[in-house]
Amino acid sequence: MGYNVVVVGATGNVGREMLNILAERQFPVDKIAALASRRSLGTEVSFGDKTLTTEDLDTFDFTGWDMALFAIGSDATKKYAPVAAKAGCVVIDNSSLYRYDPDVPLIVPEVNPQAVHGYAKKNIIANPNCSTAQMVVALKPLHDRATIRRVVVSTYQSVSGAGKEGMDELWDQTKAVYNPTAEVPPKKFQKQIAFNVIPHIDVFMEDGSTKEEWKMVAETKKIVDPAIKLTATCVRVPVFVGHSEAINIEFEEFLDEDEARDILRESPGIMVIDKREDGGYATPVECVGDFATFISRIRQDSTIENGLNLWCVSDNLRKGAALNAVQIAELLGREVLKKG
Ligand code: 11C
Repeated sequence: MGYNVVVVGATGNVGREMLNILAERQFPVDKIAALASRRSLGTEVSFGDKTLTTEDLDTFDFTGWDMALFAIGSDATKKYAPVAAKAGCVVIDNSSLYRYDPDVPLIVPEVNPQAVHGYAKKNIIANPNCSTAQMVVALKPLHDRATIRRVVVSTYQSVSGAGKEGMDELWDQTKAVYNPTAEVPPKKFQKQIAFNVIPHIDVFMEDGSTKEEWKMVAETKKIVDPAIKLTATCVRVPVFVGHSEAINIEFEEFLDEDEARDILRESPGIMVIDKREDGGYATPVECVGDFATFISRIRQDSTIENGLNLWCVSDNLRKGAALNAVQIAELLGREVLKKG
């Protein structure tokens, strides 16, 4: 016996990946529905070797469905998630709408699986921001061993984080560089993204940081430990898929780089690629389509007492979004609904 599963926003980058990953991981599905807005109604999407025709989110009856994986913007989520939750369907939401709500668990299954039991207050579970998800997978086992005091992280985020329009803008601008008559002005991004980097993701906050940077702070505190201090600089780079992060960590206790490497090798969801030689590290192009968070360049930071540096890369559409949502669905099934 399996689950009745709905994917909401099934025609977007993340919704399509959710369907792919549910099929790849052979999630026990009895019935599956792919929902879209009126604009994309009738579009066909793949689910393993099957083709699903999208149904109308506006009129869908969530009664009798076990879980709904939401991959639509916050405004639409605000309208439809309570409808699904009220009908008894557990919402696993990829937007930022509920992440900071104390009555909604924010879960990365490798890090805080126990939080799943808090789902029942609203019948909603939140999925974190992509840049947070991969980072906390790396931080948690190190925090358990040596207690993290402070993190300084710089991100190198791919354009797929900004959706299909972001990917199209990079593609069109890249082509236009070789065809100056076809100039493509910035639209999704604030400046030219092709052959450039932009230190700005999401809106500016009052203190001069951006909301993407703020999310990394707030979400790390909620998922791992509120005592961790974190400062982030989030940067958009001309990469299609795969977010990278340079992470500097200060611990309460000394943690040797070799021990850190061993701990990370043994930790769930992590693949360590750390040879100190040419090419002996992970880059985004090798991580696309993979489930793991890749960790490389693990080394002592000798400028502080208990410091470590590392490089972290993951597929932002997978661990950063769709995979984490499916892992939450698996956790919910295993620990709570127990039907599969
Ligand atoms: C980006 N991290 O790369 C963003 C996308 O809060 O879920 C995901 C935004 C979010 O642009």
